Amino acid sequence: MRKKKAIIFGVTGQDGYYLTELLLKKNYLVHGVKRRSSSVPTLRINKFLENNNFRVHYGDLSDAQSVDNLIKLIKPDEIYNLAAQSHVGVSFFVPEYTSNVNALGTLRILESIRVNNKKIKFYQAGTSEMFGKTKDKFQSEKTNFNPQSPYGAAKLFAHIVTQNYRDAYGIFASNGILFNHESPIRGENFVTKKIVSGLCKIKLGLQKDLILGNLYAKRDWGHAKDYVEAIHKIVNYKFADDFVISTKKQYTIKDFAEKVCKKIDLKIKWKGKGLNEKAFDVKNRCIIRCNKIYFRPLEVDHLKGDYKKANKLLKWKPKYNLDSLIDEMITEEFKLIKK
Ligand code: NAP
Ligand code: F7E
Repeated sequence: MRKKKAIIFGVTGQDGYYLTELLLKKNYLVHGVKRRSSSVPTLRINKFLENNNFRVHYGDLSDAQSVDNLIKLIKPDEIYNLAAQSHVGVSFFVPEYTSNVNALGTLRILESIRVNNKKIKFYQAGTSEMFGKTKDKFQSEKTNFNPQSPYGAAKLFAHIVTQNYRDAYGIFASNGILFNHESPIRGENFVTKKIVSGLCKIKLGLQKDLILGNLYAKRDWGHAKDYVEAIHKIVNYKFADDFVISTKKQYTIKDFAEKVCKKIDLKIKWKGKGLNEKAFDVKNRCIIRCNKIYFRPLEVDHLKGDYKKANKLLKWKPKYNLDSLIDEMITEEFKLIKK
């Protein structure tokens, strides 16, 4: 039987790694797209480079011709668009670049599909950041969007234009609306990885303190491994559609840090308020403090997703909870530090 061919834009990222692993297990031919970088961009995916079913190509979502050339050359059955400037805070510093890659980049892929082969199935990596400031206790596919950052706004353009190409041209183009998902290979400047890595190093005496921003934002955190399974199910569902993927649970950044402290037996006591809120260890050393540089010009205060539709139609539900996610992140972090 002919192997299915998939292109993954954003293969070098966290989700790119887990999706590659999943598709190779499912016997796909995986074509990953990486952009040029001055350092080694393939650290996460090095282990796949020897696999005959895995190829890597240069390309960039800000370069329409490169996108079109790859789609013409590879002739994929499925395209997964995971590529993005994915940091919300950074999007305030590089708004135009973020919009070019996250919004227009998606349009570039869709246009190439429309012109070359409308039968290619397309997945767009949408985000709970599109909900932004919301009054809904749980956010679902029916919740209004109100993004609060250039990142969220650009992703909303991508979400809507994906729906437009589905409706206008009959392309199988689906949106995931994924809530925060983490893993041991999460980028270093996202809050979960920063907390786990910082506190593990503090525990071993390798770092003095951990400096954070807003401790009171609430997030719905899942594991990337669960979420790429949902992505694959979305693309292989009988119709193109939009799906919320989440855990239905919500915690503050402070809750997350406290859980990590407890698990690695780092006893802390909080003192102070606002920017002066600090956590002290048993020797009264300040090990967690806040700095306004990590606050954003606008904040998304609370996110909690309702994945009922994905559960009903895709038979998907998360296997990990926050505790098992943190346990795995801590175990892998200590291994990494020892290396
Ligand atoms: P990530 O680790 O930051 O990976 C992003 C990927 O996009 C990397 O491979 C990156 O390449 C690539 N990329 C960036 N700019 C590019 C460009 N101009 N052309 C081609 N590739 C480019 O993000 P992730 O956590 O895996 O997330 C995957 C996708 O899901 C992203 O679109 C993100 O916005 C979205 N999303 C993530 C979450 C989450 O919680 N993780 C939730 C909802 C949606 P480099 O390695 O060279 O930087
Ligand atoms: O921030 C607060 C920060 O950067 C989470 C991306 O994958 O998920 C991610 O976006 C919260 C925010 O993730 C620090 O203000 C406090 O309220 O880990 P984050 P994010 O902004 O939610 C969505 C769904 C995506 O789509 C994105 O691609 O934590 N926070 N102190 C901090 N955040 C960071 N980064 N660093 C801090 O020191």
